[in-house]
Amino acid sequence: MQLNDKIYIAGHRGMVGGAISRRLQTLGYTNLVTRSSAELDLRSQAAVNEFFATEKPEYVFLAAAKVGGIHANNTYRAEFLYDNLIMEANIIHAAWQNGVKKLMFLGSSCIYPKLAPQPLREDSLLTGPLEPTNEPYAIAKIAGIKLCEAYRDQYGANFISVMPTNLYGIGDNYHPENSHVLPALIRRFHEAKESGASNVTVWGSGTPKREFLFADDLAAACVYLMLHYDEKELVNIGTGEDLTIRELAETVKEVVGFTGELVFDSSKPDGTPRKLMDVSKLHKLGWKHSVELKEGLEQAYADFLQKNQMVTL
Ligand code: GFB
Repeated sequence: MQLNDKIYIAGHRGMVGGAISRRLQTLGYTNLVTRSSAELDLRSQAAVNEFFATEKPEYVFLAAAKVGGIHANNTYRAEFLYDNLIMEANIIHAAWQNGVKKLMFLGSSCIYPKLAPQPLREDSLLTGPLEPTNEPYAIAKIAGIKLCEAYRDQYGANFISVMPTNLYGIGDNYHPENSHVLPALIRRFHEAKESGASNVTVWGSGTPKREFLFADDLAAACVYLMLHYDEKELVNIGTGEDLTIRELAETVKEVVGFTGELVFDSSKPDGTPRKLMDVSKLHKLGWKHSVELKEGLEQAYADFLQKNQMVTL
């Protein structure tokens, strides 16, 4: 991938696509192609075909997806399955038809079976039942992996798949119900601090364990693998370290500066008990994360404050 090659970042307005765009620009890539969802509806096959035929990108980062936390996944099940399936099918097919040199598909750690051995190895895929709360999203992401593999097998396309762990960072979604846990807690602790509330509610039991990767680290890994990895097999992208939701909540509480109590709401789902990535393949390929959770949380909280034009007291 040369600095003037034409690179399409699908989903550049999202947290992940935005981080990939920033990373490419920092490295000196000058020919980036982007479209907002208002300009190009990726669910429309005709629109996607026309876009690829006109723009003829040489490289594609497929970071466009309908995403959300456990509640959104469990509630908007049809949208998570349909939108994600159709977007990835349209893009992958058009990329092949238009001779894209290389495409990277971004999946998710929820593609692995709910009770797969931890840490999750790449070869655990399709070895057992999925976590029910996000099965539609996981099935769509598994279909994306299989599309990349099939276009490689049948047509020799250089389409690769990477599986990020749970992500957070600049430009995250802070919706109170539909977001992931980390941005949800940033918002809730911040609002509790501002209002002087005595406690903050955390969903579930607090015992599930999760791994968190800063989106700019993910973007660095994606660009690295785009440059250095050409194989069919997936690659996990994570830190290889996890913590309980209770520990996460304590850390967010400290970063935000809330001094009250935590209350756990057991009527909310826990989801999968643990989702730690085996990152030994990624490390062998020569990449390791650089932003630790505390530092990333401080950056995310600063971003939250800026976006909401709030000032800390
Ligand atoms: O981040 P989260 O929604 O994603 O939830 P998953 C992680 C854990 O945090 C669950 C707990 O055990 C939640 O019950 N949690 C505590 C909260 N408080 C909150 C809160 O205020 N909001 C949220 N959202 N959770 C998603 C999948 O699963 O992860 C997606 O549904 C995707 O498909 C994504 O894979 C990365 O890790 O459970």
